[in-house]
Amino acid sequence: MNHNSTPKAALIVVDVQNDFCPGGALAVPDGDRVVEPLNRAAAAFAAAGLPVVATRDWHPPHTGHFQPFGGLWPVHCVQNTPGAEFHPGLRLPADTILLFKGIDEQLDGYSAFDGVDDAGTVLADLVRQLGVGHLYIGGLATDYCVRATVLDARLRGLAVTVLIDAVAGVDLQPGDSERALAEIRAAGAQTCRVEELTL
Ligand code: VGL
Ligand code: ZN
Repeated sequence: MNHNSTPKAALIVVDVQNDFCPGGALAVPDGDRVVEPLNRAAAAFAAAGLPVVATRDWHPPHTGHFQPFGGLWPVHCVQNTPGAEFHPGLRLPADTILLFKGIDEQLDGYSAFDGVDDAGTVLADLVRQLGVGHLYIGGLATDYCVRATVLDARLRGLAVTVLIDAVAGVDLQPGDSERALAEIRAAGAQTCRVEELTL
């Protein structure tokens, strides 16, 4: 627990994976433009001694999340396939905490709070163990996993800042990302650009 008024920060890098980038199975338009600002953010957090968490959408081959099995999405980010790997340009600190999400065959698992690390620990427990009270969030996709992660964090009473130049959306319906950002702001999250970060 911090005893000053500024809660300890952590960076959450959401789903910067090949399948969400151009050429991938569920490509977010210009998804790869988040890579460079997230590299700068991750370096800044590491330099400040602050934790970095990176999530991967990590689906079993058969899940109700996929169109062939009644879901919304084309098959993407199947466990241990190239599409599920991080974008090759993403540079994460060596001690980045890796979370796997979307593993459950019955659930979409959009939120990072539905993810687990390789020991099965959930993000809420990691945040508590690290004494973190403020999440800075970027990655893919604004209107699904970023949105769900931000709203869960706010429900849990965490301060949230979305790195606005380091998110990109699917926009299945035009305007989905703008609507998601409006919800994110209405939930009390702030936004800033990576270059404006003060840690
Ligand atoms: C996501 C759609 C399906 C995301 C994951 O990472 O935002 N979107 N699965
Ligand atoms: Zn998915």
